[in-house]
Amino acid sequence: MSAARAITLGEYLVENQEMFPYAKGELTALLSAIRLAAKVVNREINKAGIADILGATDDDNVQGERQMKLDVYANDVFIKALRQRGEVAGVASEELEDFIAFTDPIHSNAKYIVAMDPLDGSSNVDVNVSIGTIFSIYRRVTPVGTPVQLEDFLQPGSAQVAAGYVIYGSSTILVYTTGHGVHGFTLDPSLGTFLLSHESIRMPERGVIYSINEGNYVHFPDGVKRYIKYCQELDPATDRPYTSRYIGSLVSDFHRNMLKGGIYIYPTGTKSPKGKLRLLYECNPLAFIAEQAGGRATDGFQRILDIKPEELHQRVPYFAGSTAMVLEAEGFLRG
Ligand code: P6P
Repeated sequence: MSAARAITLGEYLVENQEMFPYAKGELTALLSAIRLAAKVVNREINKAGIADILGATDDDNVQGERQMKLDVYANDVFIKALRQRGEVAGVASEELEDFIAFTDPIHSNAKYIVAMDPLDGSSNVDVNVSIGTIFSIYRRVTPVGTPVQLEDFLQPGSAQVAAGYVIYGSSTILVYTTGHGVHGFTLDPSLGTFLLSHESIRMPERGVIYSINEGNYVHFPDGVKRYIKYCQELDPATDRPYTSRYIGSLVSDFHRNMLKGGIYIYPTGTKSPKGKLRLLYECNPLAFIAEQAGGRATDGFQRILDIKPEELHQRVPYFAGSTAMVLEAEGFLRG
């Protein structure tokens, strides 16, 4: 990772715009909308401890989870920011059962769609644990100028043109890739500007951190149980026992492991027969980033980015992080 330069996210996007596959400034404008929404959400999250925005709403989202008011707020902010840009033809969100088609006149030439988890880990918000936004960007596959269809959203992750996340934590950082490396920008709250802080992030080939909710151990497949025991065995030659680190906020666990090396696992289990994490707006964007940083992301058997989605809120088992560790875990799954 080279030393950071004093350059804003906006300047960096324009500076590297010619590398985007369809460099007409549209993707730059789209990422700028996400940047704006992230600043607005960040402001509310920082106030959440005092403003009366905490506490659950009466509605349940499609996941059957109690929606935190911030979830609803973040969803509205990102959708409004994306709708205001002519580049976006539609959005799918964890908070919405179905996708939204943008059909105002300004969207008549919109070429992109966005899949997002506007506020992942929101159950952590009222205990002041960091939470995040995750987004994934595709070019639409149905004719420009017509309302987007479900097939625009059910593309394999390998078709993503950009992906990223925002962590609202001790500092607020926006990390993205457009297929040319992974770059991180930290918000300077006094300026309200994201400044380049992590250029060309590379994930260590191997690490000593494993992240999994061991409370679900009894529900895990045998291979995962064996891998966990392997992580805990004493073997100084392979730096074991590894360290267990699990925040329960995907973006935070993923980000730490990307910087330090490690593996994040959310496997199948009787409580989550297909795993808990959603393919479209959690696993795919983070898999794109993991691979762009030199890491690996699979469902234990196949590359996440090769999976053809069948439905918007599809769940998949998730093994992501340092390549050597993900391969190690896959070996235990194959017995
Ligand atoms: P569990 C948060 O709800 C989330 O989607 C991820 O952010 C997090 O990693 C995971 O679920 C935690 O799930 O079952 O371990 O509490």
